[in-house]
Amino acid sequence: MQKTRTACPLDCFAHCGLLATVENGRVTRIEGDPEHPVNRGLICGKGRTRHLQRMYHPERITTPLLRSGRSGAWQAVSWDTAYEIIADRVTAIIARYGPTALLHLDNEGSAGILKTLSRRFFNALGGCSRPTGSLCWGSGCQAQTYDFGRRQIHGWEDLLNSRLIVLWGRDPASTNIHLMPLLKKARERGARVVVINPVRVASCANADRHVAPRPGSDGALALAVAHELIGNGWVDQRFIDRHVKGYEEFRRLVETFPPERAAAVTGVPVEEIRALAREYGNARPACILFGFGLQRYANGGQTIRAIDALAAITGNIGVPGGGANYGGEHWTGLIAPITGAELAREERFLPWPTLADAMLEARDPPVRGIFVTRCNPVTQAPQTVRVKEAFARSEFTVVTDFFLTDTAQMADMVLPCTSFLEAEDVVFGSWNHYLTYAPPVVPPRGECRSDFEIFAGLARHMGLDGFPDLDGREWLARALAPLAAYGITLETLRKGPVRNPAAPEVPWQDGVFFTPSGKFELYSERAAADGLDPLPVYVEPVESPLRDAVSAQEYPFHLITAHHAGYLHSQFWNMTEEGRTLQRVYLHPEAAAACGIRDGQPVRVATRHGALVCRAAVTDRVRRDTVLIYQGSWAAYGGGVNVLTPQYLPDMGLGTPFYDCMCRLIPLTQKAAGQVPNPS
Ligand SMILES: Nc1nc2c(c(=O)[nH]1)N[C@H]1C(S)=C(S)[C@@H](COP(=O)(O)OP(=O)(O)OC[C@H]3O[C@@H](n4cnc5c(=O)[nH]c(N)nc54)[C@H](O)[C@@H]3O)O[C@H]1N2
Ligand SMILES: Nc1nc2c(c(=O)[nH]1)N[C@H]1C(S)=C(S)[C@@H](COP(=O)(O)OP(=O)(O)OC[C@H]3O[C@@H](n4cnc5c(=O)[nH]c(N)nc54)[C@H](O)[C@@H]3O)O[C@H]1N2
Ligand SMILES: [Mo]
Repeated sequence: MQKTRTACPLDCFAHCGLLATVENGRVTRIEGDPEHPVNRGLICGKGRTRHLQRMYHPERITTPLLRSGRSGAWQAVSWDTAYEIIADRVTAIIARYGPTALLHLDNEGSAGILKTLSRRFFNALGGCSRPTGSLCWGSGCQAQTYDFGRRQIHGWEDLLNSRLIVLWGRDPASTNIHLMPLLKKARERGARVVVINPVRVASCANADRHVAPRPGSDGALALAVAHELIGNGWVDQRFIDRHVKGYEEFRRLVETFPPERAAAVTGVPVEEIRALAREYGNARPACILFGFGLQRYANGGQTIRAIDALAAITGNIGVPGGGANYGGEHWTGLIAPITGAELAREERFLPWPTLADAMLEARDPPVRGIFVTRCNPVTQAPQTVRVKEAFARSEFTVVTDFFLTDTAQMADMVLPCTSFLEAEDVVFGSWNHYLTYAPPVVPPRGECRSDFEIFAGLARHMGLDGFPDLDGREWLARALAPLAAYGITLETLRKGPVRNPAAPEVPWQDGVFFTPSGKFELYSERAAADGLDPLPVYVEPVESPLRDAVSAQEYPFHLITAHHAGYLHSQFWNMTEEGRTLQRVYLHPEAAAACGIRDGQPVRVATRHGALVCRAAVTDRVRRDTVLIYQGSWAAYGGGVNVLTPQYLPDMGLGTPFYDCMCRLIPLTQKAAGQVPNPS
């Protein structure tokens, strides 16, 4: 029995250290690596059981599969045949329409430096169409770029220096469990924890205060808090004078936002807003941990800017225990891109938030071929039905994955990828400062190949000059080359995780920001140049009862489709009983009574964009005007929450406003529920 040290590649940014036990050539157990500085032995259920279940799952694809005609059956083919067919089709499409007729959709389904080499294949072909923006965090990233010039986060341990920790739209108990021991420890040392979330989420069990604003209204809440901070003199004038640009303009903006106004917008009582301001303004230092939930609205970027402003005016920037932590970009410049961007002669970008429409509307050339790696856009991008329409128009679609996902069902060819336990890679994330090596722990099952091997093999087959024939180690050495200056190489990494040598534990201590003024910018001329208000003004989301009272009668509930503790987006739902049945829609008892809905009853959830049958789960954890359905379940099993969500462009950063969505609830009888199948 042998234990191998490795790292989880899942996209929750923790990239926990793991120990994999191998017996007779099979991984039999995964546990947390007690020596890994991020998780210190603690891992979630996905890490402990789901990876292994998936790796050895009977439905896992273990050979390339080809389908003749859209409704034809899948047929196993050899890699040589697969490469032959792909090369022919790709060459024909490029000859006829040019390289941008090919669309390559790649996301972070599993992290890994080598996995990015699929992109190199398309660059070496001459370029392609690819998505821009983000399904995830784009609006907030752009917001922080306007404010700070770039994104930096505090080291996690620094939470222990905080007197007040604000979990603003983040639920670490569900999505980031490694923060929980630190939060608990910080509380033991006397820090207070505030949760700001329309849902009484699991993290509230370890919090001292819960504020539940109406979805999409946090910008208004933040401006009113600023109003109180300034009005009561709970600001750091010295920090403002030296390091903040636009304080006067900001002060005039927040004068128009007294708590009374914000109370009407957010539904948070005036007294609670005042109490929140008093608490934040008088606890030094105070730290804000952003989630990405509150920026999944069309006004999401300005929301993050308004909240950043609170940290700036109170001087909670550049101090231990402070910060406005969103997500870091500390590895930029330390890990060399190996994707070969310089090879592309032509490129076209389709925005993630409106991917379906952009694919359907693409002309000169239209999208003729699609390659999907490390993502499941039919399930995860907004407006599933439109996404499928767009896929249906492709002449040739190749999906690389473990299972016949909703997206793979739209493909002509499916290629089997390896699990992180079957291939070598190095992983790192944006939420902590560590880089961890993941060796191949066991040989791949069946014919599975890593994304790197798949695309390197294809490049070899097609004789692409831009994709030199290097092995994985050589590619990793190229990527890690800038770290050699710090004495870090693959050999170092193989001994254990390495902390980012350039990331400070406490960013901005020198008071130098990467903005045009060198200061923190409450007033951003860059934002103005991009056609935005230079100040973090509050604008209602697109779908809001305050914007359109008439529609609000038809669609009275905000629909939040947040992340489930037990799954990672669409991954693993197909492996559980719960995942294969009707999804729950969580609604408040008063909402249930008003709609005539009983707990457990089938309910049709309808938005302007689509409808989905769910099962009612009545709970007072949600606001009266808000319902919650977890994202990620598969259309193939009657799930697929993104049939309901809109394709809106957000204010900035091309994030995806999934939660900017109102719905209505129609009770169904058991029989009727059976007769109205969900779109699949
Ligand atoms: N178990 C698990 N962990 C994950 C993931 C997963 O799928 N499963 N996904 C990973 C990824 S890619 C991401 S991006 C992160 C996301 O991590 P989080 O940001 O923690 O999670 P989300 O579910 O996106 O949204 C966070 C919270 O925002 C709240 N929220 C929604 N609307 C509003 C609003 O208007 N205002 C406020 N204040 N709060 C609001 C939701 O109720 C939810 O609790 O999690 C990562 N970790
Ligand atoms: N309604 C709603 N929709 C959302 C969100 C929401 O909050 N609400 N959240 C959004 C967010 S934050 C994000 S980040 C996106 C995530 O969107 P996606 O990245 O599309 O999400 P996943 O379900 O993780 O899909 C990853 C796919 O890659 C496969 N995969 C895993 N490892 C590998 C590998 O090594 N190679 C290959 N080729 N495939 C692999 C998995 O099996 C899975 O099918 O979803 C977004 N969608
Ligand atoms: Mo995400």
